[in-house]
Amino acid sequence: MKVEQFKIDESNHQHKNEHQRKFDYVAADVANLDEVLQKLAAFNITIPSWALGTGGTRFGRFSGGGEPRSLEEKIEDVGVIHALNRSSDSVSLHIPWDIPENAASIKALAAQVGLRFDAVNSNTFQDQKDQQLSYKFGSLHHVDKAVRKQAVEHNIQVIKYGVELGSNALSVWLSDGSNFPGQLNFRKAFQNTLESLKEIYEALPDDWKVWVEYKPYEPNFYSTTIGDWGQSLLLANKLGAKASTLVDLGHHLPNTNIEQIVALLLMEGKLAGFHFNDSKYGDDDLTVGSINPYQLYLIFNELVEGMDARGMNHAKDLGWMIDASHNVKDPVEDLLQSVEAIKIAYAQALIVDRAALLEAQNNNDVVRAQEIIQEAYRTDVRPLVAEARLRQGGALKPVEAYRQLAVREELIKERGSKTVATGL
Ligand code: RM4
Ligand code: MN
Ligand code: MN
Repeated sequence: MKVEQFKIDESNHQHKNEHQRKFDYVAADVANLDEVLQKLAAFNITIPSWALGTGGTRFGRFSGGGEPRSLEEKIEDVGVIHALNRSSDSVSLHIPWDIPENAASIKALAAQVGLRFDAVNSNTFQDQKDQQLSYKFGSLHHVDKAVRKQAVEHNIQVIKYGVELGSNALSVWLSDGSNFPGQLNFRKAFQNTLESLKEIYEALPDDWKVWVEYKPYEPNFYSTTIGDWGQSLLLANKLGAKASTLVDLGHHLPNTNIEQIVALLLMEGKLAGFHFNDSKYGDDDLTVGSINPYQLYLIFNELVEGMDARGMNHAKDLGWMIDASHNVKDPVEDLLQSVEAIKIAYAQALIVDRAALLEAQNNNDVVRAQEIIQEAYRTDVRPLVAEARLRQGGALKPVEAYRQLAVREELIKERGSKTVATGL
């Protein structure tokens, strides 16, 4: 299913006057308006191939109908998202959930709807049907060299798929860890992981990167071998310039100051990018911005400041990806909401009065600093985000347009109501 431009234009027509009024109101106070709009237009967020179906928990899975049955159909769905929001121009594949059997034709299909391929993700947290050795007790950290070798080879295979697709980063998340005290020798587990990652690193093409993700617990509940940003950074530093740390917003213990982590990783040139989602308790994989939009904004505030300090290109120099799971929502609607939340936080960060903030910080003027930070956060920047989208041919109100155009109903007609997508 393809969303046609004239239908988006029709939908925009209904909201035109209301949008103009709101846009003019906020735009009047934005000093660097053109720059903000340009940056917003250039800013895209990658859609994960594993989040286009209804996710489940270990207690059950409730399919919403019309789920993509193949990689081709997943690309079609991302095409719909991108047509509506003009901000999701790439897909991240999880292998072997999504194996590009014929890379050339998958690439061509993606290009038809304006998409390219971002980082590829390996999976050594599950056993596959025809797999020789089990990952029950870990993969890259395993006590048995043969298991480590199998996991290394899988990662190298994933790089090969990525090369065919034009991707240039491998994202590694390990569930390796232990469930009980005494189960694992922490030092050896870390060293095994490092040794395995080195072998993967050696297989990276010149222009490739490896992104090392961390997570404090789950599925292991006592220890995770790459459990926090310190452990990931240690590995990334030992590996070399092509390795850096990936921050998944759901992979922190409650109340962690993620924005501070981000600021320091960025300072070290070791921030790979993000897996965006939101979380109340743990790795909840909820819609971005649904629980704690203020934290998201504070993260973007550090990102904009830190990227500008290093002269980085906001849109291109870090990996911006969603990693979410939708148990009760239509995945496409959830992803549209997530991208919107990210762009709102980014827009807010773009309008922070940086010079005034610096001055307040240098004068230890705590009250003024807070005023400046919250001034931007409390500005309704949604019309700026919508205007940037409109100029790119997107919908003023993507979720509303998606519903008006009855996309899901159409997908259910095409695919049936009992389809199950691969993924979480
Ligand atoms: C993990 C982690 C990984 C993701 C898997 C599905 O918790 O976030 O990035 O690939 O889930
Ligand atoms: Mn993740
Ligand atoms: Mn996760």
